[in-house]
Amino acid sequence: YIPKSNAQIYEYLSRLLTRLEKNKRVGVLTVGGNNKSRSAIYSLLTRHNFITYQAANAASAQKLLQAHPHIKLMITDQALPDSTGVDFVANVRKQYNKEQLSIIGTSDKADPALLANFIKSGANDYLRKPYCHEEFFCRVLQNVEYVEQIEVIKRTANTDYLTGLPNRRHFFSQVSDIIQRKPEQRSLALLDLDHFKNINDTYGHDYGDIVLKETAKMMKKHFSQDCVSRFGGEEFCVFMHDLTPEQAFEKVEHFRQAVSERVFKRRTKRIQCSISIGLTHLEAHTIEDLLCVADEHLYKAKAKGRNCVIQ
Ligand code: GH3
Ligand code: MG
Ligand code: MG
Ligand code: MG
Repeated sequence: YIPKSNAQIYEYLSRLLTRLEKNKRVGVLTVGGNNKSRSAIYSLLTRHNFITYQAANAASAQKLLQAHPHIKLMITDQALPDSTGVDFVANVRKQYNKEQLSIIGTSDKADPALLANFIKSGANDYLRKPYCHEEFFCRVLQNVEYVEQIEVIKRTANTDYLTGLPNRRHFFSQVSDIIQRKPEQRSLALLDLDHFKNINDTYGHDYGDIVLKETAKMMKKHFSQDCVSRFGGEEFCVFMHDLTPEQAFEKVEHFRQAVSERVFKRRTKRIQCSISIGLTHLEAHTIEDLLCVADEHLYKAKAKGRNCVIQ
């Protein structure tokens, strides 16, 4: 690709600069038994700002992968002192899938089966030596961007668009993991804004959105040690796994108070709002069981007149 007009050159350069800036956060590991060809790759990568690592064999490469989770791409030669590149890739793939790590196999062998073997063992791509620099950077970038795009898709799929909080799906998977690992102490609170429909009806939907966003911001801060989520509509959920029931109650009670004292401002409007909270500390086995009880308690909090915590 050769940019022709000034506008094209400008666009090309600005894309390149953005990429070079991004590369400062991307780890790339190059693995190979041949010091000279490994160093050549290493210096090309450094030239493009990548956080660059190198390993002379499969064993030390494994250690680097473990120690540096920001490594998004590994380039491995077929010739390694303690393994073949193909076997090494197959091993790495047992621990790191394509969503976490891109892999490019390299070799100077003219064996046509080698490319296929690399791909079959889990490599994303193959680079035959000698290569021209342009091809090298094209393949490196394409494979780094592949992992980055999956990260963006995952983040989007896990995040509530309006508030930026983890959504229900993400919350379920996060909390289920914690419950399995640490089955002891757990409290779950369901929070529901009171008479929220009135806020929408009186001030408009966009104002309602602001109250939701501000409440979410307060939650992130107040429950920074816990798992929070926008569950849907004007409902939020918090899972606390390191607190006694008394501490958990204190914490949600403080939050209830903070929301009821908060004045949400926009233009000339000043609005106050409250939340009702259903809390449970059940020794339940699943998140569904916890939710079921918290929901009953929330219902009671509403019936009791709202702006209160029931446990
Ligand atoms: P209660 O105290 O019993 O919870 O009353 P409520 O009015 O809060 O409950 P209800 O379930 O009747 O109404 C919830 C309202 O939340 C209705 C819906 O329009 C509003 N809502 C849900 N999602 C959003 C949103 O993303 N933005 C805005 N502005 N409103 C939303
Ligand atoms: Mg509701
Ligand atoms: Mg409701
Ligand atoms: Mg409500």
